[in-house]
Amino acid sequence: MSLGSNAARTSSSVPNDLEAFWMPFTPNRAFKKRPRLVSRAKDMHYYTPDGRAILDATAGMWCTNAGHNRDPIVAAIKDQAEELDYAPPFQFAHPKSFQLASRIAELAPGDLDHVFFTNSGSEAVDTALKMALAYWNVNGQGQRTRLIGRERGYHGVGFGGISVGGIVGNRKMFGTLLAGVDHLPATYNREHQAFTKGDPEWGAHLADELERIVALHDASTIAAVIVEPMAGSTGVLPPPKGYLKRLRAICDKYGILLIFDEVITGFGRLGTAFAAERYGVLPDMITFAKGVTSGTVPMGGVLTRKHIHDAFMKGPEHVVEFAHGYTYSAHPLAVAAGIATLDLYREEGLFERAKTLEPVWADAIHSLKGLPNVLDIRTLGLVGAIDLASRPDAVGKRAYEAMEHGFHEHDIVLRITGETLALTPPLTISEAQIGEITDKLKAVIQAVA
Ligand code: PXG
Repeated sequence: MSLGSNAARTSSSVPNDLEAFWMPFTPNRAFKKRPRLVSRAKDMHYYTPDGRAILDATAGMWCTNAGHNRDPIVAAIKDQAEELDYAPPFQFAHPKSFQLASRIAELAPGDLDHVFFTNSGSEAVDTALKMALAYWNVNGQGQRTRLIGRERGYHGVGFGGISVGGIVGNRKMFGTLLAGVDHLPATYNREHQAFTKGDPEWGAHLADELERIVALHDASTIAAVIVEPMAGSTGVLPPPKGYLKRLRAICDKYGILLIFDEVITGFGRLGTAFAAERYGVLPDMITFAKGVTSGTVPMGGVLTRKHIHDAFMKGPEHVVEFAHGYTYSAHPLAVAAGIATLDLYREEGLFERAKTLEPVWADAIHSLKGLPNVLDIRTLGLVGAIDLASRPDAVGKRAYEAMEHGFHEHDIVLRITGETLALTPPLTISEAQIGEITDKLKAVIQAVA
């Protein structure tokens, strides 16, 4: 980088050199040939630098659950920036961190009463995995080190997260990863589940695979099982009816900790504060991120049950109980954004709104059945997925074209994973806008036929 004068660097709303920014999870060369830029947002829409309004069918990336640039959240962030820019979270703290932790614990079911703050979902996952290992250590069962994830699971991109995760593309370039990790099978099977609204009937028996893993390694070596209640990133895979309860029962039988990764399902996405509530299953820990601040300021965290937290609270009182944390754990801006976001969710009843809209949403998205190349449609809460047939010898290309075409020609933001279009709008969406998304999808799917 040259050290040219600052004066020479003019600021512009449209960058004229896209080279320096190495974009995450993006085909950089294709993007930079034909960028998709958004420079402003309000409620359900993004705006391009040249002023086109683009309907956001993906709540940013599963995070802006309250809609974009909501006034009370923006005001809370501004006020906080003026009042306190930063406070050290190790050995010191600011009062609002405790307030937000209490508010999150209040929303969580059962005795999920303690919150450890991180800055992202990936950090939340690695924190939860370390907490599980440390929990067994402080409980005199340090031989419980094995971690169990699931095929087609996504748990962020830390070494822990990709190790328990089940996405080959995210794992294969990074060596041997964590040792001592096993995977349950994925719960999706098109033959048995195609075009299901909500939870599929088939597949609860796949939880019994945990019995096989226990039989192989012995329960005394297994620390924890981590799953997304609904797998999000690999294409929206709702849990088969009874599956999560069965997993909980097997974990209970062998004293194995159960972690729900609710980075996507937390904060109303499935019509309840957490999926744990929707499914009536109490995990030992919940990881969250995204919706906690409605995407405005990075924040994540781990909710733990009382027995996990309390197990650490022993020994000399001047000694750190859990040697873990981040410079920006409970950052004041994130905390302020979090409190304002939870206020807004409550005032506007947004979790209930998602529940009320679920059948309307499901009918709308499932109405796309029968369009060219549509192999399956799944819906759950305010989430939807459409699987498209691949073009010969070009897996993922049809969905990629749909995303490009959607943005440039039909003013809609879609997320893609493999050959799946994933939909996850802000919870503030109106019925008319659900209709609009459906119409745009129809046009896009026809355009890439
Ligand atoms: N766990 C789950 C279940 C997630 O969905 C993470 C952990 C990691 O969070 P961070 O904040 O470190 O990114 C996630 C993130 C998509 C998509 O379109 C999903 C995520 C992120 C980006 C895109 O499916 N999930």
